[in-house]
Amino acid sequence: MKFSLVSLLACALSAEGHAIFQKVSVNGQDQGSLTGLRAPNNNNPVQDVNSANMVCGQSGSKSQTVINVKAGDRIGAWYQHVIGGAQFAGDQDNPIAKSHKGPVMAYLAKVDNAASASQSGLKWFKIWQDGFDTGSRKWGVDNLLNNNGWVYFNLPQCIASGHYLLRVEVLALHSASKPNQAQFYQSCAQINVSGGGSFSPSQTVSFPGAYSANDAGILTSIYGKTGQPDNDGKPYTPPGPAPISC
Ligand SMILES: *[C@@H]1O[C@H](CO)[C@@H](O)[C@H](O)[C@H]1NC(C)=O
Ligand SMILES: [Cu+2]
Repeated sequence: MKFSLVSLLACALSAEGHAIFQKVSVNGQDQGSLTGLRAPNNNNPVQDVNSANMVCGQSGSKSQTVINVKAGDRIGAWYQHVIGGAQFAGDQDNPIAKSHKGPVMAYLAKVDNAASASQSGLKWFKIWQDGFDTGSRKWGVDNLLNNNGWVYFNLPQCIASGHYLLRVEVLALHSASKPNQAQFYQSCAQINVSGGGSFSPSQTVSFPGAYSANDAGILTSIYGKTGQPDNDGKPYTPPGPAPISC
C-alpha cells in the first residue's frame, strides 16, 4: 500500500512540467546561465497573486552582475524545465509542458542600482506581451515552445537610461478555471540601459498588487467547445496594464 502511494506521488510530481526563466541574451549574445538574474532555484509556480514571490519568483539565486544593454536592443529570456535545461534526456516537459498555455509578459521597474535594489515597493510598467492570437490560435507559450524556450522582445527605444529590474513572466492557464490555479513563472534580470529617451511612465503597478485572483485574464477557462486550449477562438487579454507605446 505504502509503496503504491509513493510511486503514485512520484508519478504525479514528474508529470509537472514547470519552468524557470534562467538566462538572458542581448541581440543574440548569450549572457550565461543565471548571469544578471534573480531567479528561483526550483521550478514550482507561484499561485498566490498576493505573494511577495510574484515579483521575481521564489527567492533562489541572485547574481552580482548587471547586464549592459541599449534602448531598442533585442532581449531574449530563456525558460527551461529545470536550471540548466532538460531534467533528463528526452524530457518531454522541456522547456515547459505543452499543456501550459498562456501569455508571456515583460515589465520594467526603475531602480538606482539593479544589483542591490530591493525588489519590493517598485513601480512597474509593462513593455511587452505575447497573449493569444485568434487567427493561429497560438499562445505566447506556444511561441516559447517553438523557440526552444526563448522569448524575444525589444526594449522600447524611449525608456530613460539607467538601471532597471526586468521582470519576465509566463502565466500558465491550463488549470485556471479554478481560483488560485493559474501558475506564474517569473524571474528578474538586472539591466543597465544606455542610449535611452525621456519616457517616464504615467501609470505604474506594484507586485504584488497588479493582479487579483479573479481577474478575467487569470480566472479563466482556455478550453473551447472542442476541448482544445484554443480559448474557443475568442480574444484573450493578459492581466495587468497594457504595454507602453513609444
Ligand atoms: C551603465 O552604462 C553606462 C553606459 O554604458 C556606463 O557608463 C555606466 O558605467 C554603467 N553603469 C553601471 C553601474 O554599470
Ligand atoms: Cu507546471
